[in-house]
Amino acid sequence: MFDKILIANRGEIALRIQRACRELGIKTVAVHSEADKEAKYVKLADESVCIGPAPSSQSYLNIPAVISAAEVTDAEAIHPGYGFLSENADFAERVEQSGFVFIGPRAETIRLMGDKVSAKDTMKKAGVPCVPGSDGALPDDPAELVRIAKSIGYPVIIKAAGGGGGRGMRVVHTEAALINSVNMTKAEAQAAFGNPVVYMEKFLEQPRHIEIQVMADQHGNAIYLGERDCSMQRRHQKVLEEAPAPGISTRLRDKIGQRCADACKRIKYRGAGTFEFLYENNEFYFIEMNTRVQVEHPVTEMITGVDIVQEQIRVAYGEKLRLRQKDIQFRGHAIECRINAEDPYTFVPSPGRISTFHMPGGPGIRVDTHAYQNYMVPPHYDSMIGKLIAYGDTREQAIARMDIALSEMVVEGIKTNVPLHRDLMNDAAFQLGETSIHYLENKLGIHSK
Ligand code: MV4
Repeated sequence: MFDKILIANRGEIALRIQRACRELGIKTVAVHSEADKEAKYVKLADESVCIGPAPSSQSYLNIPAVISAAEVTDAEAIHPGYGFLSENADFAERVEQSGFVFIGPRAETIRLMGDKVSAKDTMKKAGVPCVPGSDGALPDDPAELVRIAKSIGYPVIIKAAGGGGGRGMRVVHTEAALINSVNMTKAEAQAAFGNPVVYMEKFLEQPRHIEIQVMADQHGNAIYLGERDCSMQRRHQKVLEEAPAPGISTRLRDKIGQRCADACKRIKYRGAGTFEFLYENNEFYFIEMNTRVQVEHPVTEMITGVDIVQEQIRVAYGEKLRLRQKDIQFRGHAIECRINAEDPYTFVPSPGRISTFHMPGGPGIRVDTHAYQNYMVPPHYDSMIGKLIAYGDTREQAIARMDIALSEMVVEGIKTNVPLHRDLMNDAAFQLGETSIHYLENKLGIHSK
């Protein structure tokens, strides 16, 4: 196994990766910005290197600084976590060219999935069901565009190949608005991503966002670890996630899961990955693939018993997956609430010093956080300060345990979104399950958009 891994991230995921390393007997190197020098994961790491000032552009996104830190500490591999450099193909390439192992897929795979047109094309060919739409990039000819939209049927959505995660999209309801919308989206895509390529899909009005977790090794083995429902979101920021997704049958899970695992084998995928789908009228439609470990991976860990971060490290080292599909059992239900330093209803960030900090516990409760009493939440990064995960035999038990855990949680000195989560645990529609991606924004009111 690796002797030493550098963790190119901060916050709760830096701590999560460190714990996986420790259990595998691997030494850890933390890299951090000047703003994070007092952080818990920096103090707990075997070694640490300051890689730059507070702004992430000069520290956590600074590729030469991260690679130099790996060189001076003699680390063998780099775990990128999520966000920051985790889906940067150039970073993955430079990590490997410098003689380190990138804990994630090959740079080529990251590049393929980073372009949403090539990602969709690849998955379509691999037998993964996709949203009906244009056959790749849209042409320039207006008459052709009109014909494509007509054959898909309005409403359609124009998406940028360089976008993803909700950036660079436009819904078109009528033929009269089509050409202008395509041109506007192209111009925005060029400005935002340096790539004017756009594609077209049928616009699904009330879908859920359900994603499939996969894991593949470098010996041609791939498995699926079930799905997560991530529909509870506001402005493309997930608020809570759960596994399994309410109302998905074992049969449908196995069918879509196997398609994803087979696609991984076909593209020689390596490591952990997530297939993002829109789900409507009992059908899954692939939209994007994420090539990193995700924030919400713990709900999958809770219902499968698989340590996803440890498996990432093992397969990156070259080990074979120790689990076959038949060994994976889905048991119980897990919900994750993202705990953010923000106003619970305006979502305005609330950085500052945490004066009081008490975390809940008890059966089925997991807390993934780097925060503690007196911790200063820096204003420079994402506002997530931790994740509260509740597991139960049933969804009802997971919700009840989550509500109790939220009631025990005390975070003072900053605002948090704990009141919003308590509201959601007691929301009749959430309790029924199967709420769409629009539910939360509608509940909060049109003013929050
Ligand atoms: C869509 C869609 C409806 N129809 N595609 C937004 C994020 C990006 N990953 C894809 N997104 C969407 N694509 C079609 N054909 C609606 C969304 C969408 C959405 C998707 C997932 C989670 C939250 C969302 C919020 C608004 C819109």
